[in-house]
Amino acid sequence: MTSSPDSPTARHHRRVSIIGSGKVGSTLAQRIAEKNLADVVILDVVSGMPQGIALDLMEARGIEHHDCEIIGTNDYADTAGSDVVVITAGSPRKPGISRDDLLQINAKIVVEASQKAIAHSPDALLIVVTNPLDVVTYLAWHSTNLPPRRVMGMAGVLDSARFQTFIAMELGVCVADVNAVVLGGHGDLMVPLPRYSTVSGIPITELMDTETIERLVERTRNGGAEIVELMRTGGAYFAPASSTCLMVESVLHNQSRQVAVAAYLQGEYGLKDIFIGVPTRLGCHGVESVLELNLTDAERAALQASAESVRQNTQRALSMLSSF
Ligand code: TXD
Repeated sequence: MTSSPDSPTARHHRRVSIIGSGKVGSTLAQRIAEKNLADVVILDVVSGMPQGIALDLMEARGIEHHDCEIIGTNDYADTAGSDVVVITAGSPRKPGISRDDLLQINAKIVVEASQKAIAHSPDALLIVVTNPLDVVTYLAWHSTNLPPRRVMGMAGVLDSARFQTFIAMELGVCVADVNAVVLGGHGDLMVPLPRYSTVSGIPITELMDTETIERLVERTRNGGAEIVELMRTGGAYFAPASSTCLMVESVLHNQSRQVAVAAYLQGEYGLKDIFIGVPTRLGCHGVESVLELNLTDAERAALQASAESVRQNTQRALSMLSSF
């Protein structure tokens, strides 16, 4: 039986474009396709690379039993009509490159990528993955003029997943029973919240002593660095791709998953005009709402310190923008 594009049997696939087909981008493409969520366009500056990855993923379709199309390209025109655009393009930290240099390089890449992608998909939601996460998410929003709710950064899902993993490993419980909450910027000053982290509803503060919790909090804060130290050839990409895929799924299926993302704050937690990790509900319009948790003085001070660092780097990045 054949089906015309308008017939009831035709499947109208959603489209997700991933800018940057490196480790995170290509693994995310695989996850999205294998979950049958959407057709995927992967774009990179390196010619041939996204095309090769796309062909490789297409050749797995018959075995994995999904019918999503994966297209590799170096041309933004091929991303047109995307429902979601994910930015994973960037340069990793290399010896001899300072954090400032890296900020400048990735800021330029993310601004260009966001503007070009949104020019072809003006109705898309934009999910930023590139580091420094909170800062470049702000730049992506600032340079595209999208409504703030349609722009979000992926970090809180990953940081929470890491905390969740360490709690489950420490207690020897099923990881699915653990819920962890992490606020703040994606860096050394992130704010894991033990009081709100539970095993089947029981706060971990009832299940572990303070020293053990502090050890797990520190390990969470260093979660990215621990993996870089072990791998030596690059950073984490499996859990980052899974975390981004969860966000893509929540918006494509309008699931209203309650997860931490870098969202634009307009007074919540006493913070304004900043992208930083907070609990949100994610649906088809993007960030449906930001949840304001009651914080202790110490938790609030930790969030303020993290926000101050994000704000300073955002200001530095904005002043660099004028030189692009
Ligand atoms: O929690 C988080 N947000 C993160 C962030 C978790 C993991 C990784 N995190 C950051 O994502 C990481 O620090 C990097 O900034 C990005 C991508 O990480 P990945 O591990 O995928 O890096 P790769 O493998 O180096 O891939 C980057 C790709 C590579 O193929 C480049 O050729 C491409 O980006 N690139 C570009 N594509 C399109 N357009 C431009 N201008 C461009 N520049 C580089």
